[in-house]
Amino acid sequence: MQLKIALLGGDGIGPEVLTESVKCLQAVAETFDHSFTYSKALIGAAAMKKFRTPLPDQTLEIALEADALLFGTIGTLQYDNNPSSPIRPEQGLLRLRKELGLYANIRPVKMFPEIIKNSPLDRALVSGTDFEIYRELTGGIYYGEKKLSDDGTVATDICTYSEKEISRIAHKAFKAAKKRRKKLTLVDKANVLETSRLWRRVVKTLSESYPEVTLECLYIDNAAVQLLLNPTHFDIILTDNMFGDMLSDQGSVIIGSQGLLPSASIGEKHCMFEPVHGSYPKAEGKNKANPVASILSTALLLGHFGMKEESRAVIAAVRKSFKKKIVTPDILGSSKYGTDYVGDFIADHIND
Ligand code: GGG
Repeated sequence: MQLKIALLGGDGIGPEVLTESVKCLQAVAETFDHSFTYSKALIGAAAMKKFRTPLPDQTLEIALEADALLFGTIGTLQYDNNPSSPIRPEQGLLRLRKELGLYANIRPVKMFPEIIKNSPLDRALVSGTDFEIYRELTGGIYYGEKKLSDDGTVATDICTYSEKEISRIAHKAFKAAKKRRKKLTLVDKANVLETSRLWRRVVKTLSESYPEVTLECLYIDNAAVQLLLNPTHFDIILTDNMFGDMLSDQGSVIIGSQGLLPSASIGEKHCMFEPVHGSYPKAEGKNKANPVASILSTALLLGHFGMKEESRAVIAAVRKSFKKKIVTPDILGSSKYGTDYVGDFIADHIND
């Protein structure tokens, strides 16, 4: 197979972890006789430095022309320490998702038995954790009108959802549940929010077309608790943009590190793959960031294009690195292995 892949490393540790992903993709290309070509482009603070905008036109052009995008991370301390900056690196990522129509963000949360000790939760509780979060990605409060009163004392963020926005991701989530354990949990705040009440109505109506899938509805506060008390209860979680952002970070703690969770963002025409974690500015350039979330995102990319065996080979190589304890310090505090060493090890074991 031939694929044109756009590489948007972004800020912080993004470019470093992306380098390791490309090594793995190249190992896949050589082992399975594929041809992947790459185009790099700037986004986020890195783009602002050069072009004064977090999403330059040339980046968008490269993204639109690619078959798939690999994204790194976004955000820097400069902007985190100055939250009122009118232009922010994160706007680049949000606009990119909107321009590409990437409305479904799929975040698998799966416990790897080799590193179960890394979870801060009880082993008996987290063993077998295997759920997927379907996060709506191009609507809701992240995209609604934002206002600050002239005197700076009153702020507004509008949250809007349409039936269409809810039903297109709900269909994807129900179809995924059908292929898994046939359980879908809708997470919302329908006792307070009008948008959540619309989510419930639309999802309940749609569930009639998926009689084999059991639907349950949980409020976000309860879901956050249940996720910690009983993570194996969950199969597919369907939720909005903001709740999905938060719940997935909680998911990464359950399985032992923020450096482990991959994600796929899917639209009608485009697709992008990125680690769930952020830019970890303190680790930038120190060769200590965990590349696994980014590498597992390439496994999702391969699976998306039907390369199932290739995807499995990447996951198997990652698990081999866990077994051999070739991991970064977030997984094993005493580990001296760096980002590049772990990436090399995984890439070298893809053709085992
Ligand atoms: N790789 C994910 C990343 O860089 N996250 C930083 C961030 O601010 N993300 C906002 C979001 O996912 O909506």
